[in-house]
Amino acid sequence: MNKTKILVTLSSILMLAFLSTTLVVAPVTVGTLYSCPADPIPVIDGTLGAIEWKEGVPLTVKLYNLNAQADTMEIEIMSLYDNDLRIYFGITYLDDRINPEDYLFLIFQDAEGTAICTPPHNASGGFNDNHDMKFMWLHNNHTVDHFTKGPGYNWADDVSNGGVDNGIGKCHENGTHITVEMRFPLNTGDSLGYDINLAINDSVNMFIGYHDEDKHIDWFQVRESDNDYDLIRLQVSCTAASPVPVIYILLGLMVTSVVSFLYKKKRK
Ligand SMILES: [Ca+2]
Ligand SMILES: [Ca+2]
Ligand SMILES: [Ca+2]
Ligand SMILES: [Ca+2]
Repeated sequence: MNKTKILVTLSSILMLAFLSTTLVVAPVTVGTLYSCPADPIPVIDGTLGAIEWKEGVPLTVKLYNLNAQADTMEIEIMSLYDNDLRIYFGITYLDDRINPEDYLFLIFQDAEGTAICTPPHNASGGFNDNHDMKFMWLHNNHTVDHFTKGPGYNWADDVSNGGVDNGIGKCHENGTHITVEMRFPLNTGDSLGYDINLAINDSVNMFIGYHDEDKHIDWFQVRESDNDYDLIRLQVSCTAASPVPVIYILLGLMVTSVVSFLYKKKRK
């Protein structure tokens, strides 16, 4: 076997090993939500104004019916932060009616990195305890600062557990879709409420859920038939601050070396 064949074979083997590793890793991060500096600062009234949200970078996130994975819906989420170190979320999704029992929530993974969801990843599963949960009741424009607490897909509110309700949120419904606007401090120091503790350039895993009482559906990032769940990564900066993962550098170098080897060979 000549050098070219050896190099190409080695690259293929490493690539296959890399792909098989990524396929079995759970949960799956399906996108990065970049939070950019707000200019101007959004007014929390439930409507996502074109000027106040012009710095937002929309991320489309797929949610799955907790009882039937083939049934999906998409939401669009944006984030901003301001000089007072408060973070904003702007969310849009299709729903023609706000039922008094409709609710939406964002969960942020705790610092220890415990998995957000426990198997089985379906309606019989649940959340692990003590992940910060920012919860929005849609019918009365009211956010409640929570944290996850079992059993099942359950939660407890910060205030009843010695913590502080640290956020505000409003929503707006126009007959076809709903928009939600929420704001929270990046770091409240509220350890009893298990609040996020973030600074600029930090990142944290997020999980999104929406309950539509009109259709009796829980739209979560749980993928029932895959027995897995999705996450998104919140990055508190406009671009990725983390270095390129080593595996990509290695693969990039290998591709470069094969190409240059072949190029040199051809020139001989
Ligand atoms: Ca607004
Ligand atoms: Ca609804
Ligand atoms: Ca709190
Ligand atoms: Ca909390």
